[in-house]
Amino acid sequence: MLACLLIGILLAGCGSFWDVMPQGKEEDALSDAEEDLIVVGFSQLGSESVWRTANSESIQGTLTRENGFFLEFNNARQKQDNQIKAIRGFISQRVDYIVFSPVTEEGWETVLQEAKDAGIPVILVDRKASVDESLYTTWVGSDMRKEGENAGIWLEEYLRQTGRSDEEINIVVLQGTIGSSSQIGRTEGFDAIAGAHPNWHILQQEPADFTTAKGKEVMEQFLRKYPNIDVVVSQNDDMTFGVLQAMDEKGITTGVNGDVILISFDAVREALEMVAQGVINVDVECNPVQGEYIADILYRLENNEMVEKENCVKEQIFTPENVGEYLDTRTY
Ligand code: GZL
Repeated sequence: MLACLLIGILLAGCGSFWDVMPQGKEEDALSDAEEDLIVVGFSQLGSESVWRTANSESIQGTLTRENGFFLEFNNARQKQDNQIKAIRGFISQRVDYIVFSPVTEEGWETVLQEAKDAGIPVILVDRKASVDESLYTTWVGSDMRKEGENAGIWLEEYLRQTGRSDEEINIVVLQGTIGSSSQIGRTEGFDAIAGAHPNWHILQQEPADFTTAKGKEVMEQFLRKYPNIDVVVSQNDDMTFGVLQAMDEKGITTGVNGDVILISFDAVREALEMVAQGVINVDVECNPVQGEYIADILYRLENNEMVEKENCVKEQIFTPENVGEYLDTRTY
């Protein structure tokens, strides 16, 4: 059996262990010791950003054999179809739990009903799915609307401190993947604060998919279209890196002593160093280190303990005034 298994894996190229197992033989694949492992199918939405890499590393670094898990990890490369295929694969492999970060909120009812019918609990992580609560056990992630509000509240205070509360303020927004919880929440939160200021003018909100390349492209469009931008809101650091490339090419400065106020989200280390240099005015943290939260929930479910339907991770905002005391402790 070992020989046919090895041949199967070779023939399948880089397919995962489970892809090549003869149908119905999966249960023989784990050794006795492994029999006690909690088998988890994880569908990660992609690897589009530094944040996403840190999120994947946190999950893969926690759901280990040493910690009692057998992790089947799939990267969907930002495509919902790939996530649905992976989830169906987990169902056919009869994993103990399905964990996934939905690339966008819509379109999950059918596959999550299939998981429910198969008796496999589903845990959402990071982003949310717009489905009936009965189709998932719990969600772990960030309060994205609060993140957007925090950005708006910071801007209110910054404009007050710099004597610009009554000025006409022109704002452009680079949004993340349209329809993702992060884009929806951050947009709604910031809009809620901006709506209280008739002198704040959001000139345009444009999706840039959370990537540096698209962020640069969209910022170049904004610079061609709007000669008098006062504030750029960029819904993740990777897009912010693209914004800075576009600004630099035009000789426009940002930050504390710059021409344009720059607000970012995620707070990855590379961006926090720019906050410390005064290039980014504020970075709203979105904590990707969610592995331990997920492991804790899985242990509790294994012990038939209750878990909250929503579990928010701890976060804060970073400015040039406070970032120095945190930089050395950042793990991503
Ligand atoms: C936020 C997460 C977002 C990050 C981006 O919870 O969904 O996706 O802000 C990542 O960096 O691409």
